Amino acid sequence: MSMLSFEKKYRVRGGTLIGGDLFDFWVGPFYVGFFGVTTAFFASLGTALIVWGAAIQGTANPWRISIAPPDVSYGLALAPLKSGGLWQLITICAVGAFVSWALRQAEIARKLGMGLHVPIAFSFAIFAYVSLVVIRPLLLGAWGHGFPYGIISHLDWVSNTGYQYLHFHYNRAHMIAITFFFTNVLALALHSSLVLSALNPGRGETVKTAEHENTFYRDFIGYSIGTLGIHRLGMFLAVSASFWSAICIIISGPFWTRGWPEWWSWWLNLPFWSGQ
Ligand code: 07D
Ligand code: 07D
Ligand code: U10
Repeated sequence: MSMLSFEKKYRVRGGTLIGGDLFDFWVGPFYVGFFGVTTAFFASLGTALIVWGAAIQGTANPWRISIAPPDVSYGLALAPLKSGGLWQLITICAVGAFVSWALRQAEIARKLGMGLHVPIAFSFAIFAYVSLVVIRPLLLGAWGHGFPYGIISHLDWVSNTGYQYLHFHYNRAHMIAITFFFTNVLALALHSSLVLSALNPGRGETVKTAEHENTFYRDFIGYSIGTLGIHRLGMFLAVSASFWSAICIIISGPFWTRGWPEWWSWWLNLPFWSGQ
């Protein structure tokens, strides 16, 4: 079925989570819906506030724009606009836009009668962001622990925060997250190259089937996870990477205040080798 006739069949009312028929229409290729309007609202307001912050800062250079959170002395209070209040408003807009985006994915999936896997996957990215700018600052008692909104300045924050714990690589949850990120890349490389090898043959050769794909891995490593299974694995690896990232930063400060290498002293004190 061509794309256009498919769209005609599925561009019908219903499946919305809120607002009934109110915003149940398309603008060009985009589905609008209630959450499309809230996304547009939060995203344009948040962007306008960043532009305003840049104007106050006096720079138009995208690499130098930086909207900093309030000083930690403000604690969890609202700060004046020019001393971190803007960051607080932008954070509200960002959370509003990201959550609206996930709910819009859910509405579109419901309209199409599909599963909610896409919004569920995206919600793990939102969780990682919220852990950095809401959960951890709340646990530490000050919005000042959030990261600044700037291309270079947020890198400074990551580096400074990392060195506050002496050697962030010794954070066990960081190790798990990194392992999931690396495994995710390996899985995508194995999957994408396998699919291309079967479905994108040289000129004059025939396209191969899923049986060929299964047989390749059975011949190679004795087991094939299957065409559906590799996507289940991919989703698991991807959401786990975000999940353990969120955990690794939430525990840094609220639950462990010393250097991460010190956390491993229990390992050195194990009875097997502690006396040696
Ligand atoms: C390819 C999908 C497209 C998205 C893109 C990003 C903006 C920002 C804002 C001018 C994979 C669009 C960018 C809207 C413009 C202003 C004020 C996604 C793809 C192309 N980071 N980070 C980047 C964000 C954090 C870290 C690049 C966002 C944490 C490191 C881009 C967030 C930590 C490095 C960017 C966020 C952290 C980067 C490329 C939010 C831990 C790099 C991103 C909302 C996660 C790399 C100069 C990319 C770089 C980089 C955006 C959060 C660490 C500017 C939106 C605080 C170490 N980050 N980041 O491709 O080159 O993502 O930085 O949480 O080395 Mg970051
Ligand atoms: C937070 C992004 C969410 C994005 C959303 C959407 C828009 C719209 C519009 C394009 C989570 C945004 C959308 C804005 C755009 C259009 C149209 C993703 C988020 C919702 N580290 N480290 C991590 C590695 C070191 C440190 C995570 C590696 C050093 C700190 C990951 C190395 C020190 C923090 C990771 C390494 C250090 C991290 C990041 C290597 C510094 C965090 C991924 C090889 C000296 C952060 C939750 C992530 C974290 C984090 C990897 C080194 C410090 C596991 C591979 C030793 C302080 N590091 N790191 O979280 O966990 O993505 O954040 O050396 O805070 Mg690390
Ligand atoms: C996958 C796959 C698969 C496929 C695929 C894909 C995964 C099985 C079948 C998909 C993968 C790709 C295409 C590959 C490339 C993708 C990436 C590398 C990922 C990264 C992506 C990007 C960098 C692109 C990002 C682009 C985006 C997000 C689009 C930006 C969109 C907009 C600006 C519009 C958003 C729409 C909204 C908000 C809702 C509708 C709103 C409108 C149309 C605007 C009008 C607004 C209203 C009517 C509301 C009123 C407005 C208000 C209240 C405010 C207005 C104020 C103002 C100031 C303007 O597995 O195989 O193949 O393809």
